[in-house]
Amino acid sequence: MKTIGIIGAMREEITPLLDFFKKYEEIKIGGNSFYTTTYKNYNIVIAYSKIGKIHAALTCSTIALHFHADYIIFTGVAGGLSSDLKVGDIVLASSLCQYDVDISAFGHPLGFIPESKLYIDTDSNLNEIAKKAAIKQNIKLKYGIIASGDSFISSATKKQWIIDKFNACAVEMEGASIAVVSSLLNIPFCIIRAISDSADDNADISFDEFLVDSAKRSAAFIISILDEIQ
Ligand code: 4EZ
Repeated sequence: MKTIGIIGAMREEITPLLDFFKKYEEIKIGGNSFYTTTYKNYNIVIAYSKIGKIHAALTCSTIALHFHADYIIFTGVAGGLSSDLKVGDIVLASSLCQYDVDISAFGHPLGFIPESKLYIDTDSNLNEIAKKAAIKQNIKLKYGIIASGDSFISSATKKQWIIDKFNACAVEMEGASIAVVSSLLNIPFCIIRAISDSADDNADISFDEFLVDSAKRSAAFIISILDEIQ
């Protein structure tokens, strides 16, 4: 049986999935709880990493190497950068970058690490499945670059800087970790995020108001992807 790993950053981002599956076992590794269950003909492993790129890298590595995930899917919320994104909209990442990597002192482009890539592509097969699921559910998916970094973006100036430098449509704090770890370990992955705020001066208020609802939207979409993978 194949294994699908599903990762969120915050407990709120995976709670709707645990509520959906109802029965699961808990295994604790490295400060994370991994919830295992089965769905249709798949083993499912669900975990939240805690916020930020380092935590997400550990959780993703554990799901890959300990649980031997065949696919990895991230679910959660994000700040919208594109003007056509509003709260509740769903973004499917085409690729991920780290906006907070800067070794430009040595002539490298912002976000670039030698022997790695500025933008890491998500898996085209999983993305096609997500796009099919969206059409069936009549959901308008935004497909574009997601930028990750270890800050909650709540300033119009910083927001514009990320748009200008990285051409990203959404910002969050974990996606690039999933991209780096999964791609290096050759595990197909995709990143789904529902918008909770617009990464502007009101982002904190908006995030607090819409975290739970947007997390539910993202999780519901993950279930429809699982149904489409069959
Ligand atoms: C990080 N996540 C936010 C964690 C916020 C508060 C205690 C998603 C996110 C985000 N990240 C939603 N909106 C964002 C924004 N404007 N900037 C960065 O993945 C924790």
